[in-house]
Amino acid sequence: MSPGPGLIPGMAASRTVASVYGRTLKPYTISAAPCECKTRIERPSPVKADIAALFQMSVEVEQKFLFNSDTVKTIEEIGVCVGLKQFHDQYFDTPDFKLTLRDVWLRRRKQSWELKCPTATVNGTGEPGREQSLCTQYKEITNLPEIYQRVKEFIKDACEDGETEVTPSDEDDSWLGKMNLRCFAEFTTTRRSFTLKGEQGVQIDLDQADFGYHVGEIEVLVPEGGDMQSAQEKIRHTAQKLGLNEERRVEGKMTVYLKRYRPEQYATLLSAHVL
Ligand code: V4E
Repeated sequence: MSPGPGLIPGMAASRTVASVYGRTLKPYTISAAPCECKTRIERPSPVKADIAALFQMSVEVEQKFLFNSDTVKTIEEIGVCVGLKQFHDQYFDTPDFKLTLRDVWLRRRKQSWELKCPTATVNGTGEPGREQSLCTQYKEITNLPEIYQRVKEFIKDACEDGETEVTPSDEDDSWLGKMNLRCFAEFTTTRRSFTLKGEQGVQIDLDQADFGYHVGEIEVLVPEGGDMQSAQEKIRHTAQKLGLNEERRVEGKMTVYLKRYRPEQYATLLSAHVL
């Protein structure tokens, strides 16, 4: 089926979030050339690429938000569009959810592996503050041998009998089967990314998933052990500029995906307070 005029192939013509937390949102569509970016940019945005290159393991602090055409207008006014790209994600876990029950997310994006693991509390007090409940904070690991070692620790008893050591490889997926890892979710996202004039190190992403959900995120990458408070502050400041007044965490793409397509896993993760 061909997409509507001006849309990226694979995207539906428009997405409407009819009502989320009791609010009605206007439809919003991410079109192929909505900002000054002339064509789709395949490489990561400058902010993320530069910072990720500097720190092998970074912590991603982010706040998701729901957006409509007014929010986008504000972002276009106070920000600079730095990328429009499309990527396909595949997420993997054991059949009994050994990774996701620990809030650990193994994914392949554009043939590269990434592992997201939760970190300690944001404010260090153990008491969730308002920002903490709105924000998430995950370690991002992109080195495949390290991902493999961590995953092995998490799922020890799920590995095939007699399988002591496997060598993970980008080209050969057999390590997944040997560790009993199966793909439980896959979808394509179209993302517009912005940086903010006058606010260093903050990226705003507007994501539209091909299963009919769109969500924004304000994101700051911090080197491990870096200043989380400052990242929180930047996110809070940016949220203010966008006029956001979220009072609770907004659902990410995965939460919505699991609810719709993997209800058993969704219910299990919900009961375990992972989602
Ligand atoms: C950490 C996590 C998941 C992995 C995907 O993370 P997310 O940031 O939602 O995806 P995406 O595509 O924006 O990744 P990016 O390009 O920024 O690296 S799936 C579920 N979680 C946990 C989680 C949670 N419990 N609550 C919220 C609001 N988000 C994520």
